[in-house]
Amino acid sequence: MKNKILKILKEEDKYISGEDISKALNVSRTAVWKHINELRNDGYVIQSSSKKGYRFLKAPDILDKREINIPKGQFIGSNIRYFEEIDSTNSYAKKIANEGCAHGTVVISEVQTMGRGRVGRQWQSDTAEGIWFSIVVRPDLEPENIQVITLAASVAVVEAIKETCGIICGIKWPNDIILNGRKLGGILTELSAEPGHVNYVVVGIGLNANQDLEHFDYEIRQKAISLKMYAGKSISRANLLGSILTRFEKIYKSILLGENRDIIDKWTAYSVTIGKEVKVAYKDMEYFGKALSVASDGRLIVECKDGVTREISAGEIQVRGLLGYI
Ligand code: BT5
Repeated sequence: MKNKILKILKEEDKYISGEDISKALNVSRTAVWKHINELRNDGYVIQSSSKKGYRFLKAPDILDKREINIPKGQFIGSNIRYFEEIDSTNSYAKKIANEGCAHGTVVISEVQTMGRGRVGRQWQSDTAEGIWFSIVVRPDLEPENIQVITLAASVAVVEAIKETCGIICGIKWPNDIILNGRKLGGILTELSAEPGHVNYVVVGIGLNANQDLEHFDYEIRQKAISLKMYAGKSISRANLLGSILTRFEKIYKSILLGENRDIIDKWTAYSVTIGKEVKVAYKDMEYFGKALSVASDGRLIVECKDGVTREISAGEIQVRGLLGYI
């Protein structure tokens, strides 16, 4: 009921009387008043006037599903699991994926106590100022072709940031979102597969939104950035998340249709890697060379100094001159 009242208030966008709400929902005016107070306790700002009724003013800065707008019929985000705190949205997403959760389920947490990066690295996400979430998909693809999903997610993120915040970011292969030469976000894609068959893919996305520099641990202060630090003002996390989910669904559908080239072209347009001198650390080897392009399966093609052109699908890549890596 509370959420139905919220929906009416938001749609009305001007004063609506308690009586009109009670008629529309077939409940007493006292019940309306009680639910409005509950919404206020949730952080919603709702004006009231004895003559005119109630008016919605402002939503709290939470990533609750009531605040995340996605088009009707969209499967990514149609099922949202929301937490105020969790160890890692990726770990939880894997657990519920193993238990058979719906394709397109999204796990969101305001805070993570054990956010993970790749290869056992930590992801700092101990404040509700960022956007930490994981998407479960069950693509009908060969396991070796899922790398393009990470590229697709980074394109969705960069385009959503452009749309909702007017800020242009870059992508460092394969999973870093870069702003002003610093790391704004990262993507951790985890896969459960058997030969020839993908059970599920969890795409975990972490984005620094409204943190100030002091929020970051000392060790990453030199290389991390948030959208607020760049823009000088807070951004709406819920708007940005809604836009990412909406864009990701579109791009994901095009992957299933085999339209990888389009995604790779978009990815290349945002890339800070292509054309740069790179250092590729792979297993115990290090190669220096120039990043030429990305193949349609998402592998990075590097022309190495030893004259061999290699396709890189795993490992660590460092871009010369960026983030003080070299
Ligand atoms: C990543 O790993 O960039 C992937 C991060 C994915 C995080 C999301 S949040 C939701 C979901 N649930 C999870 O548990 N994880 C995913 P990697 O490329 O390995 O980068 C990790 C490195 O980035 C660390 O070693 C730090 O140097 C740096 N780092 C850690 N936290 C950061 C932050 N908040 N902002 C910028 N850099 C950070």
